Amino acid sequence: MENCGCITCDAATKELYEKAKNEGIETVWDRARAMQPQCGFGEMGLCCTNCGMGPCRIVKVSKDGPQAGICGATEDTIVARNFARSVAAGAAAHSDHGRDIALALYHVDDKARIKDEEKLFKLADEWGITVEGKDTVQVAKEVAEKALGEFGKVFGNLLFLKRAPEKRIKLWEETGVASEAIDKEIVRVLHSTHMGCDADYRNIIRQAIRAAMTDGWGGSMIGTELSDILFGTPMPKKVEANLGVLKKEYVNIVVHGHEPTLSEAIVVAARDPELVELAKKQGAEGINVAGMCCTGNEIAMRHGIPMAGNFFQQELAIMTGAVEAMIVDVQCIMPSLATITKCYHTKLITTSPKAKIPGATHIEFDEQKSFEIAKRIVKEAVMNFKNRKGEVHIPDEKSEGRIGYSLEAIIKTLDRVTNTHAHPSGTVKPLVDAIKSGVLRGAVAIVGCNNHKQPHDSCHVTLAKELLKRDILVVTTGCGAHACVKAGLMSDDARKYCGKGLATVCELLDIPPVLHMGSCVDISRILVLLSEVAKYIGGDISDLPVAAAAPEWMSEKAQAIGLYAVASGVYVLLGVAPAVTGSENVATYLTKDIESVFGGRFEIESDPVKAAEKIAAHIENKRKRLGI
Ligand code: CUV
Ligand code: SF4
Repeated sequence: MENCGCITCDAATKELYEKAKNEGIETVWDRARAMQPQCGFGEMGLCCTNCGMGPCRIVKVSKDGPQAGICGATEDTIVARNFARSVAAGAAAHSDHGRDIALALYHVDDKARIKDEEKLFKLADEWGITVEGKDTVQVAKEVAEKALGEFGKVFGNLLFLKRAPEKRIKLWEETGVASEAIDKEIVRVLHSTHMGCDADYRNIIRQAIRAAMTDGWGGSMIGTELSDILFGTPMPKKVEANLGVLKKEYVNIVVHGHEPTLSEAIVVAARDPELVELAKKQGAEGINVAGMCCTGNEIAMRHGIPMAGNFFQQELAIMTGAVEAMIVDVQCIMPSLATITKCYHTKLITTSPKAKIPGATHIEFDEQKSFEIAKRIVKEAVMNFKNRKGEVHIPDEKSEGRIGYSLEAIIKTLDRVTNTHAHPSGTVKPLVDAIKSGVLRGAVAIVGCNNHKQPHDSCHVTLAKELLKRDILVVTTGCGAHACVKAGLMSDDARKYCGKGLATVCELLDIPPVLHMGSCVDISRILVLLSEVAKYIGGDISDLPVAAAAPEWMSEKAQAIGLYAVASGVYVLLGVAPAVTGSENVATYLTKDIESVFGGRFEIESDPVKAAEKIAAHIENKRKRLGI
């Protein structure tokens, strides 16, 4: 797959996009085209609607137009405020997801429902919860309560900040970004960006960072850790990916969205013998569950459930005519699905009180009755099988890969080498050794969404390949992970894209060169990995020869992620410019000056080949400074 200049580099996507065109069905690409030209004020972040005197916009092209809002807010203030609000919304989404997982853990009343007891007790220990004389369910309740406290506690900083290297913690305290309770920091962004409040762009960004930190080192980390405790910590396993995982003769259920609570229950319900029997009575051979977007990542990582596709494939999945039900919870669900399902038999089922869509069937999910509700939803899908209309069109395209690289899985994998050299196991030593010796030059996280401003998947894949050939290990999450597995980059065969050093490491450790670390909230796994490596070398995250890239990002969550990564000391390359270009001060601060404060910064580069060059230069620079 090359960067061909067309809408996508994914063959299945191309095929169904053509089908959509022939059938006159509107997709994200058509709506993007109809939207051109997009509003220049919005694009630059120069439109303010924060009060009833507005909307106000700053005119950059001529000095004759307004140079300040009606209240006198400058371009710096307006741009910074808009950016901060986006970050807060992103952090809110991830954190509220984390809260729901914590609530699910809180309500567990049966030990059998806790899949990683070891991790539960480890976290209890980390948080100073005494476990002696308590049973597992009791400990789970107390851990969940502590986690829920992180959202609204009256005093004190986020507990997980302590997982960072000491130097980093000190830096956060000195620069005033060591976050307190999650909800508090997000509310503070909304307050301080209210009309007539904070006008100092640097201070607005400082508060935005505090909110972003409650995502990566707060809600997301809670989401990841507690999901592992509840549903199991991912371990390497094989998976199939792309729309070709749908099966013509089966009842196809696509779960789409983010929270694993619902999808886990659906996976279990779909295996219920009664429902499988019912499916057979309807003329199907069985029930096939596949995942999309981050929900897809969650259940693929834990159960090897096939990955149907990423953000830009959600509409196309329905156009196969083979999907009996698309079940969604929260985030990244296009409202257009309701329109498209009208042309097919597919039932769109919403399940969260936070995300209803006109035209969809709403069956509210309730964690306490999860199995019952999941069975009801699966039954809806089964009974819909006979309603298929017209021809079923499933692209042949699917690929295979190995996924499931949680931090625990990575350490276990590294132990294979440690043990043979009689070194202490359970550390990142082999990884550090490989980087120090130069066999590996460094590591890069490729994360984030799809965006019509970039060819679909093409930037993820091209960037990954460009890095692999430079002996840079790639880890990935979110829709970037879908792109990479579809392109075959998580198979052993992908070693052919690697430089000699990386290929050797992959062979020795028996790993693919691109490691799937999970969903977007699982970027918290990467933060912990970076912290472990930094602590091991006695330094800080900003010392490491690493970087992050979101070549096709679109969501507010991605902006929050980018900002907490920068504040954690990481160089973050964005393939799409955020709406900050209207203020030279804000743009310069985020792409240059911020580095002298946090050791990380943003870089904007839409071309994935040039992006790889810039990242590689950054990595070599860090190596030089480390003297390796
Ligand atoms: Ni949370 S946030 S499009 S599904 S990665 Fe995918 Fe991932 Fe972006 Fe959404
Ligand atoms: Fe205009 Fe100021 Fe109100 Fe924004 S806050 S809409 S710039 S008057």
